[in-house]
Amino acid sequence: MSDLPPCRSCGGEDLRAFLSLGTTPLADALLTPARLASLDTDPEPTFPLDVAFCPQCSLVQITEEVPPQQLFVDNYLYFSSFSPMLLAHSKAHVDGLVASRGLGPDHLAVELASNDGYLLKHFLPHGVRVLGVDPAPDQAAAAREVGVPTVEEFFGVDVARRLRAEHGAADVIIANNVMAHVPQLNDFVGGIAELLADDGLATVENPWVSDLIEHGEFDTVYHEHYYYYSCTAVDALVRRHGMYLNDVEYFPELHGGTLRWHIGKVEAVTDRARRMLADEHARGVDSYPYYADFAERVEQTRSELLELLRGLKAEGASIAAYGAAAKGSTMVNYVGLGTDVLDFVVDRNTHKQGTFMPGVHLPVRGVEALLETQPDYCLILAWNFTDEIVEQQAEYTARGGRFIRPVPRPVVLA
Ligand code: DWN
Ligand code: ZN
Repeated sequence: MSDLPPCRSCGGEDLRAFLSLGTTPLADALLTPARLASLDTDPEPTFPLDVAFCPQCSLVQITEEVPPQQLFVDNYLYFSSFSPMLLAHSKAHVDGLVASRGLGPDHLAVELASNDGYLLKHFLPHGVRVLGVDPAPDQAAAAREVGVPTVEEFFGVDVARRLRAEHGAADVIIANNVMAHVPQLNDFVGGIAELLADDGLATVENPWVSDLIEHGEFDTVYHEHYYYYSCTAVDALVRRHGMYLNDVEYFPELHGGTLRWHIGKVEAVTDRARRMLADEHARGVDSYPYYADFAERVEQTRSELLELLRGLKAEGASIAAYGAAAKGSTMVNYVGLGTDVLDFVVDRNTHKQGTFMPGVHLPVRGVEALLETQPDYCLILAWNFTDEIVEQQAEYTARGGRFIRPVPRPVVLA
């Protein structure tokens, strides 16, 4: 039995830690100027950021629990609608569901962590009834603005029961990048089972732990992400609640590699799902040795990136960064990239401009600052959008600016 907490999925008591990123601030807790000025008397909260593997059910998870209210409600600035690629991905998903399941006015689609209505709004032209569930008030207000009714709740069994009583069973439940964010995982999945119609479909999207481990994507670890999923772990999790992992889709370009799991109350496991489960077993995703050398590889990336950036600075180069992303916060805090190395960070999300990155307090500016100051290099913290960003900033590179991508290994892009 380890001295770590029990597994949040199966309750197993022999979690095995394999990565420690130190004690870090909350990745999404960007600081306003007023908050920055208050740090002497009210320092930023920091928490241990350690990752462990459960040998019982294969779930990879962090070992610290930060109160969700502190993570997702107080000044949560993530708005989904700042990424064209993500928006296109979401619309394609809705169109696919409407077509494949013949959704219309008699059907109810629910999204958990519906943010600003970026996805559910695409059901509206088809007459499908929609309901968003998201605790963040600003995002919920933005959703209502586009015609998506939204309840400001943290989802679980009790909320599911109330929603089913008020709206009926859900024909479709969509949960994109939220099942990694819930401390009471069994209550969350139990809520899906409670709300989902007997012939309904729940689709859950999250980054794939194999891409994290095999592509060195350590910066996708932050307190907002309690879990890092494999098909193996999801299969065990949903079966515990009388549901089945029936199908799996893979999107290698999304968030560094994302899986979409198709979950239902009727067992109908596709060959594709069986192949994914077999592939994970062949990789060793369901055993500790697969994770054992990850920390060493992360440390190597850290030292290579520091050496690269410090070398450029020593040559008199100026360096900025792109993307005040949560992963960016883990990157700059774990590697130690403060204003001695990076001049500022740019971001298209207007809610983030004028704030400061957690921990290192890098100023966040509008994207136009890249051309205004033309730094010699720009470190892409939101590397999951590298192609989109490089294409968007063609003028910056045409003027001689060069992008640096930090993972899987630090590289100066041509
Ligand atoms: O689970 C989550 C992952 C999947 O997405 C959420 N917890 C939050 C989010 O994580 P993140 O903050 O690392 O997200 P992004 O979406 O990778 O962050 C991208 C950042 O870059 C955003 O702040 C928006 C910005 N951006 C930009 O400035 N210009 C994004 C694009 C595409 C751009 O062109
Ligand atoms: Zn477990």
